[in-house]
Amino acid sequence: MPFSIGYRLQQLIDEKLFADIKPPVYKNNGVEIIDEKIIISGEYNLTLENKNGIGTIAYTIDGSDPRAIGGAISSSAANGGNSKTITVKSGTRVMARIKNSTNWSPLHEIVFENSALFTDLKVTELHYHPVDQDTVGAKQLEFIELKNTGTSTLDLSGLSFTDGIEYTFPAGTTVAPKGFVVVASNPEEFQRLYGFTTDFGYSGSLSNGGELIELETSTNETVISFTFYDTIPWPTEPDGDGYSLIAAQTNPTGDPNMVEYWAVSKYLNGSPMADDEASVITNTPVFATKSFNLEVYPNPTSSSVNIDFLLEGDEKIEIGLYDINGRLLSTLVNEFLTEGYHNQTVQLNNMNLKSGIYLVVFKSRDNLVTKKLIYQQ
Ligand SMILES: [Ca+2]
Ligand SMILES: [Ca+2]
Repeated sequence: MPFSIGYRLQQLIDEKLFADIKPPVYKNNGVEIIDEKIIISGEYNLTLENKNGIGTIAYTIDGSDPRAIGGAISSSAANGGNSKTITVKSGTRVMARIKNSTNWSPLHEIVFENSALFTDLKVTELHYHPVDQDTVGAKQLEFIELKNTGTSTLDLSGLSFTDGIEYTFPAGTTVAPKGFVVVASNPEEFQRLYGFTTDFGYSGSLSNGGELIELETSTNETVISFTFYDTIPWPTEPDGDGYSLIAAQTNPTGDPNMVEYWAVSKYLNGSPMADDEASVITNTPVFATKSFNLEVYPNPTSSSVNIDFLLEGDEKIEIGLYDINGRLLSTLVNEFLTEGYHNQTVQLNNMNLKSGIYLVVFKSRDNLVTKKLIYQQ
């Protein structure tokens, strides 16, 4: 709630903790930077400026606070005077404050990451909710699969899963071009089920309800970061039916945060260490094969919405209104429709919707099309 944060900040200012000193401003070639993360290739010039007219800049590049506990200058901090330009590389985190006698400004933090880092390393399979096998619980049978989609060997040494599950690849871990690496929740049970081994076993488990998964370098640069879900418009079969979530393309290029990146494995228990036959080899996402000329308008809307679509044959069609978290709010259409053009008008203003973003999800037997709809009360 902005009000309470603002109130708390005002309290801190009143207490003179921040003493109204503004943190250093960051610039690159004279242009102010407001982002907290900058993707760079090679070296980058960062200028730190003190705009207060009082005090001096204290900064670090090792990820520690320039203000030591108790209020002294940290031993790892450098003096930036009133203005200082430093050269940074990817992996660097700059933290800076202004110090004016015993008073400090709030912290200003920025991190630099490398755009070219592991761009060919892709997540290609996620078995987050397997089925139980005899006495072995589903949590023992999870795995995540990564693929080197590039043309040169990748060295994964020191890369870590830091969110969702926890695992650091040991020194000497490499993956050949078009090769795979699988990290399992329990390598012994993995071997028993699939008949071959993985050396990599993670701590924690993949949430059955979806969660953020992050793979980072040892300097905390993001390699892969995505959130998966177990509810429509995401495929629901991977949530306990025994079929894993797989990349829709054999060498995916898209964003794993998007549902279009994903499909359902052709195989019960998935396809660890292998391409999946349900993946398509072209660069065309599976869900984009047919659009049905789906139109949702007016958009934004405050009352009713028209949903138009064209069927090339007789088909059973399901259209649902979902919230942004994938929860079904209302089934708008669920019937067998004949070939041709269809128009549905749906009244939204008696559904108790709050203003916000919703999803209109159109499903036929083989396709799924999603449109965002903005509702304004
Ligand atoms: Ca799980
Ligand atoms: Ca696979």
